[in-house]
Amino acid sequence: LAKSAQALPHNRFSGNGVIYKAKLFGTADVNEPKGDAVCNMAMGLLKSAVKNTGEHKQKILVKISMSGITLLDQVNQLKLYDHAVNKISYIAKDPTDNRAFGYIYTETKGKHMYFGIKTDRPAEATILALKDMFQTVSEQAKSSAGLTTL
Ligand code: I3P
Repeated sequence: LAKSAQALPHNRFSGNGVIYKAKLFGTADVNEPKGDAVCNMAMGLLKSAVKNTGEHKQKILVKISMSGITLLDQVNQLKLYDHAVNKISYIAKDPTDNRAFGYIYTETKGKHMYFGIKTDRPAEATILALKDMFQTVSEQAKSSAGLTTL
């Protein structure tokens, strides 16, 4: 088979993917690429910073697609961040808040940034979609690696 004939199967993360309404607590530099403790600590800091300033959190859209996570401004739809799947090093639910979760983006070795997010609905739905997307990406990578050896 010619490579061009190996169309990848369509799934819910193809193209625009799935989109969740949310708000951004903020971002924080962290020292580790992984771990619940580091995420919980960063989330706590972001939440108190939001509380202290008293400002509204930015309303965003969390777009989950085969290329990763894209955060957009909800009002003007402008892209704020584009995070490739292979650079998202950890995802953690906020154990103290049903509607909050965060993830760590590892840009290069040693540079890690935490993104704290408050979802419109229970965060579980967004977290499950992320896990599903990671699994789909990994399965497609495996199956195309298999095809190239044919
Ligand atoms: C919250 C308050 C916050 C708002 C938050 C509300 O209500 O209106 O200002 O966050 O939205 O829950 P309450 O005062 O009754 O606790 P933003 O200003 O950042 O939008 P949220 O639940 O989406 O965080």
